[in-house]
Amino acid sequence: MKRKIALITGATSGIGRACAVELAQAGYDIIATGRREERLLKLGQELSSHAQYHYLKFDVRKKTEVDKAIDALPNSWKKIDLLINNAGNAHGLEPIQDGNTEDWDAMMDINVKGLLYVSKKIIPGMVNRKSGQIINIGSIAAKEVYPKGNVYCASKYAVDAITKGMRLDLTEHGIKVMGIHPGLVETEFSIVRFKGDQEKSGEVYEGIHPLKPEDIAEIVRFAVTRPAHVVMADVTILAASQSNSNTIYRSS
Ligand code: NDP
Ligand code: 8X3
Repeated sequence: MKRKIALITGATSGIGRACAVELAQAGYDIIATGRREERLLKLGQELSSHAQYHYLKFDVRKKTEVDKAIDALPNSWKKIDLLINNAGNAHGLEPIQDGNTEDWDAMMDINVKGLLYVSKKIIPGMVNRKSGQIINIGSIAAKEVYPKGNVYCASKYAVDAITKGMRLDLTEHGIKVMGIHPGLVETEFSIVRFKGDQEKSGEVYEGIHPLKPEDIAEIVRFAVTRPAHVVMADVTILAASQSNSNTIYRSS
C-alpha cells in the first residue's frame, strides 16, 4: 500500500493535535508542526506505535523559518499527500475602537499569512504530482461576524476566501481543497484569546456542551477518506447548543 504523509500545522494542541492522533490511526505518517518543541516530542512518543513521525518547529509568522524547516525535510518526507492548515488563534475580544494593534497583527500574520507561507511551500509538489488534499481550518467566524470578533472574523473570512481561491486554481491539478469550519471547540483557544485568564476562558464554555477537538478530527478523517471522485468542499460543525456564533443556549 502506498505510504501517505500528512503535514498538520498547530499540532501541539487542540484540533491539530487531535487530527494528528486520528490520522495516524487512519494510516497516515505524520509531520507535526508548532513552536512548542517539548509537545512535538511528546506527540511523537504517543504516535510511535501507529505511524512514522517527523516534526518541524517553526513560527508560521516567520517566512524564512517556514521555508527553512520545510526545505530541510528528509527526501523520504517530502511528498506530502495531505496538508492541514490549522495553526491559528484569536488574540483578544474587544470592540474595534479598543482593539490592540499587536493582537490584530498576530491574527492576520498567523491565521492568514502563516497559512499562505506554509501552503506556498507544499502546493508546488502537489501540482507536480497531480494529487493532494488540503484542508483549511476556518471557523463559524469565517461565515458570520460576531460582536467584538471583528479582526479574528476578518482573518477567518480570509481563510474562507483563500480556500475557495485555492479550489478554483487547484482542481484542474487533481488537488482537493476543503474548508472545515468549527463552532465552539474546547481547546487552548480561549486561554490564548484571553491571554491566560482562566476565569474568562472558562466562561466561554459555561453551561454548554462544547465540541471536543476529537469531534473535528473525526470529520477531518471522514473528509480525507472519501473516494477519489468526492470532495467535501465546505463543512460547518457547531456545538448542538449553538445556532450560530451569536446564539448560544446555556443551562444555568
Ligand atoms: P489551540 O490554541 O489549542 O491550538 C492552536 C495551535 O496553533 C497550537 O498548536 C499552536 O502551536 C499553533 N500556533 C499558534 N500560533 C502559532 C504560530 N505563530 N506559529 C506556529 N504555530 C502556531 O487552538 P485550537 O485547536 O482551537 O485552534 C486550531 C485552529 O482551529 C485555529 O485556526 C482556530 O482559529 C480554529 N478554530 C478553533 C475553534 C475553537 O472554538 N477552538 C473554532 C473554530 C476554529 P504552538 O503554540 O506550539 O506554536
Ligand atoms: C472559534 C470559534 O465562535 O469563538 O473560531 O469564533 S468562535
